[in-house]
Amino acid sequence: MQLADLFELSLIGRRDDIALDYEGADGVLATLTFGDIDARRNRLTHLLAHRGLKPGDRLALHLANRVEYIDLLLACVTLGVVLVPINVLYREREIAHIIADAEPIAVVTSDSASASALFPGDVTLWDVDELTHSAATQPKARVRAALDGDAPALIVYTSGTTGRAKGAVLSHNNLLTNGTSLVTCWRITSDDRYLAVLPLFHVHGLANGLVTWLISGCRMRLAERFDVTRAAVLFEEFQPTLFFGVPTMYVRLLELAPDLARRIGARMRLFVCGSAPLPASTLESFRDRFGHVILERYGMSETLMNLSNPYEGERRPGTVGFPLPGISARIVDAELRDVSDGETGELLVRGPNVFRGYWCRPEADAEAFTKDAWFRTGDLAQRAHDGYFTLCGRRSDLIISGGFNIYPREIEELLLEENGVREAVVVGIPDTRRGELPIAYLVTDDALDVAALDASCRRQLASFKVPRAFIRVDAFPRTALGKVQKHLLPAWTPS
Ligand code: MLC
Repeated sequence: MQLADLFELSLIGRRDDIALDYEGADGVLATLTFGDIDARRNRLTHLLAHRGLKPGDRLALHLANRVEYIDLLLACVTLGVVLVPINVLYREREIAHIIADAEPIAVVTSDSASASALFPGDVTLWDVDELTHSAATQPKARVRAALDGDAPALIVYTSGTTGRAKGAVLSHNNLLTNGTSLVTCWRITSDDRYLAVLPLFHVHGLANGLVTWLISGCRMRLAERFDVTRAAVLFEEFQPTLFFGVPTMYVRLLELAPDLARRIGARMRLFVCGSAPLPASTLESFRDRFGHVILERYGMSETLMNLSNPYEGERRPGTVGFPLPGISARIVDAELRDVSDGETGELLVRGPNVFRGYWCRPEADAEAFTKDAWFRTGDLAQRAHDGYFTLCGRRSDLIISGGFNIYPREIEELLLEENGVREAVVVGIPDTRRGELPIAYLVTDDALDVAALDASCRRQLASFKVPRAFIRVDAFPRTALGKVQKHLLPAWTPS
């Protein structure tokens, strides 16, 4: 089966039902039925085929949340074209790498982005409005490419431990498995109303949000992004029953007045959280305010969702529940031997949700998978005697800020290009709102020019990766083997 088949199944009997509420370019609220979505998808599919796109070709998207994201996802999966979402917060350097690596036929973008010279000169840019305009005159008859479920559907770039982002290749089967599992396990039905505030350029918003919406046939309100004041209005106006968010969003929602929180909670069916650890204290405050126990789950770009707290039964604070259907999870020691319940080790997963490998990176694949094809998540975990999994940290030094992943190595390599910087180490410090924030320690020849370092990082990195502080030290504390002991660096607290 392919993703388009599942969408078409969900169209049966509900072509005239409202599928989507969104703000158009003019800021006016608009709606589309499932039949409209199908017609828009078909027209765009004809246009992309007419422009020569074939199965296996890549098409990159550099777009904020807007209705055309949905059209493009559906047209690409229908044609077998591989969608490459790009984080709109990325700067030239990050974008140039993705484009050089994925070699897309074109990048679909909006006027403002193409005007800002974010893209390398030799890349073909397609303006999203022009594309929509041209698609409108295409036939609305359905097209179907013969695709195997193993065909790639998405290449999602995740920052790499090597400093350069790697493209995780996700197949139709990965997306189908993930979507059908979540619909079943979280009891999502066509009666739900899903408030979509997550960015569509990451798997949380795309593979969990969009795909479960399409499969379940529920109604979705698409917001451009999350902002707590705006979210409060959307909760009141749209009256959703379903919400997916990162911990930062739940921390922000706790700022809402208690009576508003209670009103929102009374209409909601399910709040789900993921992409970063949800502090137990946030879960508890949220339960008191909104009257809901947030359902925490665990996934990755490479595997989509692996583990989830139960819909029915105890949603245990601080844990990520059990493996989802068809997924096996093990915890192993450094020699890849299983550890006993209650002991900490690396979490390995296997199942139809797990990607087939990184785009053109056999050496990264060799590190990511064991010889018997278990995916090494790099996360440390424990399994309790009753089967609940708890994450206890990371094998790698990944920082997660506001649900966005940051690999220190990428920032360190950039800082080392600065004049007079001899050594650089980036670490995460706790932050109540964003979970963690990156800060940089530097060994330099001269006094630090913090403003220049900050400006250089802002020019070259997405804003969430820019260190919040640059701290000069004479030397790094190191082990006998020369490894930097990050925990021994002088403490820094925001002033
Ligand atoms: C933030 N910004 C955005 C944006 N989110 N711009 C465009 N689209 C978005 N969706 C920009 C802001 O304009 C600002 O830019 C800067 O980022 C910081 O924004 P902020 O509002 O001050 O930040 P904050 O209040 O902390 O809220 C950020 C947030 C955002 C929670 C809304 O972090 C967010 O949407 N996070 C979701 C990340 C996510 O989807 N992760 C899933 C990865 S998949 P400037 O220029 O003014 O600084 C994965 C697998 C799994 O991990 O298991 O899910």
